[in-house]
Amino acid sequence: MRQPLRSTGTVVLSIVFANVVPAVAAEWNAANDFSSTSNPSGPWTYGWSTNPGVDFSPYGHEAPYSACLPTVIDQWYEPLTVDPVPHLSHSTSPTALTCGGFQDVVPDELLLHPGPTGEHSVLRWTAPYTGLVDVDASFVGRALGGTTTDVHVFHNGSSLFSGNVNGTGVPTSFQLQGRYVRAGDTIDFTVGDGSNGYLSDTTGLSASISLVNSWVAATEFSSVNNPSGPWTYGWSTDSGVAFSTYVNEAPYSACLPTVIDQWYEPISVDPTPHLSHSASPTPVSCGGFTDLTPDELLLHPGPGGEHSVLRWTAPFTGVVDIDASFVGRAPGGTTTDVHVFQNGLSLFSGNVSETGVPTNFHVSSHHVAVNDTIDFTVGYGADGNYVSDTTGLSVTIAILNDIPAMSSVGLAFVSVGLVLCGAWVLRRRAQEQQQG
Ligand SMILES: [Ca+2]
Ligand SMILES: [Ca+2]
Repeated sequence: MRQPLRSTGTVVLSIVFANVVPAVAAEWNAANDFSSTSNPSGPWTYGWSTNPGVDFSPYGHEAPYSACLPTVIDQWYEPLTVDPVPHLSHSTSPTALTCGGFQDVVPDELLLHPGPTGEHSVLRWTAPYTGLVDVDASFVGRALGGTTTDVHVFHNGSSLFSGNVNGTGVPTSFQLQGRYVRAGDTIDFTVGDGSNGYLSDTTGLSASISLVNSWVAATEFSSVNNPSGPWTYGWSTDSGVAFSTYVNEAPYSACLPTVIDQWYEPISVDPTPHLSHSASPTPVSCGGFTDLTPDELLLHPGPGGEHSVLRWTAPFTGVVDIDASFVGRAPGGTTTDVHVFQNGLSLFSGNVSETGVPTNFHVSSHHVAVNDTIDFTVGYGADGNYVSDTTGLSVTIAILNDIPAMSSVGLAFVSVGLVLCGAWVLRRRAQEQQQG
């Protein structure tokens, strides 16, 4: 499982001001981060579009929604009608709320409403970092009359998701893991009128985006897909240069009913070489394996010296920490040679010569370019014999952020935010003078 670290847009912006390099990632929640005074607010911009994914205009007007007062529903809007719509609103009510055509709005909820002639209301997130993100969104009808809207998610104008919201209270959800974004990329959450008119089209939206900060090979193991995300399971005749992807997969018969999923090349009948994964929730010994920990990866060389290989392909250019641990898991005493390569060049060589004793590799602040390969390999060792050579492997690759790309965009957020903030203050002063 990839692990998001948590911070807020506010923390990110203060880091930009301090101009230091943080080893943190972030999670943003649109409702928690909502601002009634700044647009954009951190990475979020509130706006509308006549052609979602193509054009985008930030809302320039903000006021509490008059029909719900004294309860404050803050509303960014474009006054194309007197309602006014399109809008993007936020409930400050601490309790569920029905008012002004809205039904069962939950506390701290965002609401989007399309415009009178096909305009979409848009919540935009602009990536402050380069990296991988997980995206979570849920749209739900919140109109008394029964919402009828079309809802979408775009990345730089390319559709990630399209759906419809029909009725009130029924959510339409979208989840995406491990999407690669560059600093400055946009992810848009949009609400249109459903092609049947814009009345009673209030749509709740919860949206959160978290920057992924690490990959863990064992917990991301797939018995179905190869490659699976950045991971490829394969084997090599020369440890580090040649590489073939395993195409055969089956549970290891000698361990059934315990499932040890196995990618393999049937060079021997065992079959080996293989890369396997224990699905057992408890430690297990079976079929020539001993003391496997839950969720453990196992690599076994082939009869002719073929290396079993776990490959990670960098999905971005950046800086990473890499941790790997190889450990003997054969009852007869594993005797293997283990290596780490980057693009075929050795980063590490070692041996596993006993069962249960780990051989560890660690590198900090290591540079990788997009599509670089990091290979973790297991050969049959100096004894030239592949029998009883099962070797456990754990690998974690953590991202250190791509800060140079972040700074310019982050500063742009701050600059625009300050300009809009200043404009708002001036406008308020002018209003006060008029009223005074
Ligand atoms: Ca509609
Ligand atoms: Ca051996």
